[in-house]
Amino acid sequence: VIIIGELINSTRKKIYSAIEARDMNYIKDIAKKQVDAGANYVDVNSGAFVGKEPEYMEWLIKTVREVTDAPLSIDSPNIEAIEVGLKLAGENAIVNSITAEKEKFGKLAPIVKKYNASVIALSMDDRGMLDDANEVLQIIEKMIMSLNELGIPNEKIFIDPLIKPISTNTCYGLDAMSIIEKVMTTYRNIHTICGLSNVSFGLPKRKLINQTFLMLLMAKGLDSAIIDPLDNRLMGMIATAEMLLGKDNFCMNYLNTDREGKLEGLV
Ligand code: THG
Repeated sequence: VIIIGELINSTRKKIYSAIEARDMNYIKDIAKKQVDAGANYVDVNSGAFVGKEPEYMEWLIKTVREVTDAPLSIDSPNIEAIEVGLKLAGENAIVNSITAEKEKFGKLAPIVKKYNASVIALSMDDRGMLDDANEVLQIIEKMIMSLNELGIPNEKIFIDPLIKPISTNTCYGLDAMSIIEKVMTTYRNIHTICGLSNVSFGLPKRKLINQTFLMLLMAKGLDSAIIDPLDNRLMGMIATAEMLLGKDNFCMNYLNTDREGKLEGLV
């Protein structure tokens, strides 16, 4: 699984305060810890600073770059902040995220192409988030075709079905599973990705729900996730599931993970 470390997000209180106080050490520490724990990308989000997003995005990326060259996930609803991020991030960045909203797609897709970046495509359009799984699949198809037309290949596209709270409709787990299965079996070389925390909104023992849900989605082919890589149990479960799904030759990664002591305390 391609892991995007989600912790440097300004909607989190501690990160918000650290950015406000220009506390470089706190941000650097979290960046390094996520990469050391196995994150393939470090997500950077300054979205809580409305009006100042591009400025804080620049500070965040320069700060993270003092400790790691890992690829970055430029997480912002603001196109200007994304472009500032892409200029600074260097190679292999991923834009988090584009949608099928007409104005946004028209402006942002060419920027993704210009910087040769990858992109997370959220399954929503000008109508907002959709409830019907078939309508979601239609939006996904439209976005993939439009991105391909601009010269962005499937290898650089990460489809995000936008996970909804299972507490509001008990169909939402199965819907996400079938959307992921359909996308992974229909489009060659495409990626699917999701954040987990929405699924457990409003329920107790949220981590248990998030962990279990990721396993179900992996069984349908999900190959990327926006998660907290410092969650040892979740990381151990991912390594175990990859092995059980036949993606770990000779169980080598599982055995190495155990040898490094990373599965201690999980059983
Ligand atoms: N898809 C895409 N991008 C995303 C999401 C997604 N970005 C944002 C989010 N979902 C994933 N990122 C986070 C980052 C931090 C937290 C949750 C999701 C987090 N939340 C605390 C909690 O749940 O307890 C509360 C906040 C706090 O710490 O103050 O840490 O789905 N493409």
